[in-house]
Amino acid sequence: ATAADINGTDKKKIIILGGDGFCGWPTSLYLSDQGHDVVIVDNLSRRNIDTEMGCDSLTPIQSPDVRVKAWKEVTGKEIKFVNLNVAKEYDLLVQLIKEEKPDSIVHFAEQRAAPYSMKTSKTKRYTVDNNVSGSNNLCCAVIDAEVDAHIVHLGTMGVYGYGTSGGEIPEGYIDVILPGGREANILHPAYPGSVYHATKCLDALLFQFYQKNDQLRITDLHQGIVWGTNTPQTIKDERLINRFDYDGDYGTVLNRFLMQGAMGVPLTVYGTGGQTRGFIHITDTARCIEIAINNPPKTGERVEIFNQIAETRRVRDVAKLVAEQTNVEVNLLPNPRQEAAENELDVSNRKFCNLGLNPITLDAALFDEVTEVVNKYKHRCDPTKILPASFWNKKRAEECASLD
Ligand code: NAD
Ligand code: USQ
Repeated sequence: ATAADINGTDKKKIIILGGDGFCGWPTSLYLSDQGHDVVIVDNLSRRNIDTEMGCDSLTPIQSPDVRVKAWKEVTGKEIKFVNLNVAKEYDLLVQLIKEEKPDSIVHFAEQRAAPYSMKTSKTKRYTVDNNVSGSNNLCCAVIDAEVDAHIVHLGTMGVYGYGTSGGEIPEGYIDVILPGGREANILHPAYPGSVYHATKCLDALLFQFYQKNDQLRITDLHQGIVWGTNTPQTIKDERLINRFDYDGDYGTVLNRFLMQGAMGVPLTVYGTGGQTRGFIHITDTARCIEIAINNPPKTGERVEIFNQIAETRRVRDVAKLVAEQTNVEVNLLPNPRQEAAENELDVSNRKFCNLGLNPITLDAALFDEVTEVVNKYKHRCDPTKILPASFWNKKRAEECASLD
């Protein structure tokens, strides 16, 4: 729907779980800007993990209170902020859904870093507890609140695994012939590459179950790696600036390379850089969420699954692009992760494209936007946080010992 539709009858009440985060904040502003009534729910666990790790967003993000006040001042639009732990404060979650009666609930509220999830048994267990309980609580809460809200969940391309499928990865479901010859269309097999990615596979099973059992309307968005910083909304005022993670645990690959390029330090390519991944720009994340909100599955229809990526790229090719632009060297480091050294990746993203997405692809002009942000705030960078600090297993840790 366009803004014109929304000004007519299409204005929705939307709860954004995890709306203080890197994807959630710009998405909240975008949906508010489009005329929707937005309520952000977040327990600020991401900010607390920064404190625990001695890191901080490269950009000076403001408190939720300052953020929503600044948005009101700049646009006249109201966003409500609620501090609530989706995985632990179940009764409050039910009460909130009953009171707000949302049309849609967007679920970003998970521990999303694969390296952090692999750090220690404590972070593995936290990631499973937080993510799986959060998604389960959300489904139960929608049922208990008796509100027919459409759940839009952020999944990950990583549920499909890398280098295992051969051929194009379809959107969520595959045709198979079961023993005995019966044809079926089932969820794509799950091949997670980290504890974090495993939680998204478990989420997908929970959604399949609650859709079948309780007729919940659910969309799962298997998103690729997000890059970029600001969007047309976060750029309106410095107090609205988006989070920018650059550290070895939370920084994602392209944003890390752009930061390293601007800092003049060698790019940290893990292994041969032969890993191929899906990428999407932060502005398109927000647009995809809007498209998903406007195209809910009908009651009784199975979980809708979209692949939310613009393109696929090999890590070493991404590094080459950044190196050419910034004249820094590419450093091939021992890989801290247990993953295929080289993989092909061919992914369908037809559903979003058919619904009007014209995806932004890797582009030097947009690199400049990130580079400008990094240059402005690079005095805030702690260079000791750049190298990887989480290892998938003992063997990987030993191989990487030389990095210290
Ligand atoms: P983020 O960590 O910046 O944001 C997540 C937010 O959720 C944080 O503000 C955190 O405080 C909040 N949160 C976590 N657990 C919570 C809980 N129990 N209760 C309430 N709030 C809680 O992460 P992001 O990069 O914005 O990612 C958002 C979602 O998108 C995640 O689910 C992630 O798996 C998915 N995703 C992200 C990327 C990416 O590249 N960033 C790519 C694909 C998918
Ligand atoms: N990599 C490097 N150098 C770095 C950082 C990463 O070579 O400095 C490599 C990694 O080994 C990996 C690839 O780049 O092969 C991607 O790593 P990443 O940290 O950018 O992405 P990932 O760990 O997969 O996780 C991110 C988000 C996660 C989301 C996922 C989408 O943190 O929330 O689900 O991207 S996807 O990768 O499509 O599954």
